[in-house]
Amino acid sequence: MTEMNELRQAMSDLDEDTVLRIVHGIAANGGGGVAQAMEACQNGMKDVGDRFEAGEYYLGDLLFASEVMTGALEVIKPFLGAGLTGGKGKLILCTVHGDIHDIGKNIVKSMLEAAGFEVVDLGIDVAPEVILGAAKSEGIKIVALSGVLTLALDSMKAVVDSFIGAGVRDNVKIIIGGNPVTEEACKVIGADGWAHSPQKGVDICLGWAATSA
Ligand code: B12
Repeated sequence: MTEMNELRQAMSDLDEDTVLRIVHGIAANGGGGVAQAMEACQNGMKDVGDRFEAGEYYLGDLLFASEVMTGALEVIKPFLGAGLTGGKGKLILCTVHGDIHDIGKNIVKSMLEAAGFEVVDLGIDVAPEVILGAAKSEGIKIVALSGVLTLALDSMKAVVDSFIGAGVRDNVKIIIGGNPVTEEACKVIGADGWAHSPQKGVDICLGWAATSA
């Protein structure tokens, strides 16, 4: 088995010791292969989700999986998006109303910060009016929304609608991300961009920051 397959399997099996041993090894070697390690961990989390759906894992297992993933992330975080410079401006990031999943959001946050953005992290289960209020008071030009549950798509639409309702839709670019997001969903929601991969999301935001500078 390759090391990345072993990492995916260990995440899937909730074998914390093996997960940490492998990611610490990557960090000790200067962070080479960190993107592959992230992907392996994420695939392992998908396996955890499948095993939860199949009735093999319970809610407590999902919680433990999130602890293992967060622990792995802490170790590899310094190597994500290394080498980029700051000064790209402020943006809002949060998990939308009704959704409390934040592991993906936190990965995106690390990568946005590494790319030079100042991230105003509003947390999880955030109501549209809170996002709108923060965008107005902080003079925000980019809003990044995360959601993992299917119902998050409705909440994302509610955010876009609240900006339209307040007459300030043109003041911001809105990007949506997370598993249920698709090109089609992006159109229906009325967002300006979407991505599954955090790196693609960062690239989109960098493009927006460059044109609004
Ligand atoms: C860990 C986990 C939990 C933990 C979350 C802990 C935490 N602090 O986040 C806990 C135990 C709390 C939990 C609870 C629930 N969960 Co849950 N959970 C998971 C699990 C196993 C992993 C999610 C995860 O962290 N993945 C790893 C991260 C790194 O990936 P990610 O979130 O997709 O993020 C990546 C990308 O999507 C992207 N991304 C994310 N956001 C953004 C934003 C932008 C702007 C961009 C560009 C990119 C981007 O970048 C990230 C990094 O690559 C998934 C299984 C799965 N297949 O995802 C189920 C899953 C998401 N959960 C599910 C369910 C049903 C629930 C519960 C309803 C269970 C229950 N019966 O109570 C509750 C919901 C609570 C709520 N209201 O939100 C379902 C969702 C089904 C659906 N389609 O709606 C899943 C898919 C499991 C399943 N197969 O049934 N869960």
